[in-house]
Amino acid sequence: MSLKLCGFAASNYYNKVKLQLLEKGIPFEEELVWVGNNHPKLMNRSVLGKVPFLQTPEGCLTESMVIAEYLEQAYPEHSLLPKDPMQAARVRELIVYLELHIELVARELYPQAFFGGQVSEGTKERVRKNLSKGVAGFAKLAKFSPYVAGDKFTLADCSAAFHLPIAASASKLVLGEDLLADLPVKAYGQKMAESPHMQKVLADRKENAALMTSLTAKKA
Ligand SMILES: N[C@@H](CCC(=O)N[C@@H](CS)C(=O)NCC(=O)O)C(=O)O
Repeated sequence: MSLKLCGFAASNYYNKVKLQLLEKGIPFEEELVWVGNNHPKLMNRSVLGKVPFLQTPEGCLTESMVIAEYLEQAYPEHSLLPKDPMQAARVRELIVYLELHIELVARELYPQAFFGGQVSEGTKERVRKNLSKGVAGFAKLAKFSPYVAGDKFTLADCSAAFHLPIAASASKLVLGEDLLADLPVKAYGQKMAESPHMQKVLADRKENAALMTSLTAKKA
């Protein structure tokens, strides 16, 4: 079965799926698809114009969590979810906290943190309040021993490896304070970077971010 991961390698959500594919040893190709345009290459395959999407012989799938679950079911070998239903639910719980209560909250800061924009004082206050709450909740659930759900690498690590560092730096850059400081984000990042798959994802991310910067400079 041939799979194509579509999107761009600077995206967190793209990278969580890419790390999962690499960790599971599933063969796949990549197709560079940018967002923020109405190109049929994007809009005909992702109804909201978001990436990543996964092209499969049976059609395109959107939403990283949906893609992740599909890959776990369709490719059960080298599972990244525990067999025990409760333990698997614990892994999914961590992913939902990371995405809803950390990434989506911190994301409001990204225009100022990474794209030269400005966010209002009201937004900063709202993010400060909600991110502190989300991080405190996540801290009670996460194990970091050394992986986020315990002693084994799971699907939750595919999310945490990308969502935690970016939320921490956005918070530092815009709020002047790292609201994730109580989590071992740096040590965890170092542990994750020991994996050759993670190294590949990070190298591709760097290359794609440089490409984005050069394209933006050309447009200006
Ligand atoms: N909930 C989506 C979020 C994906 C997402 O927001 N991707 C960003 C790139 S990092 C995007 O496509 N942004 C363009 C847009 O929202 O129009 C998922 O988990 O796949």
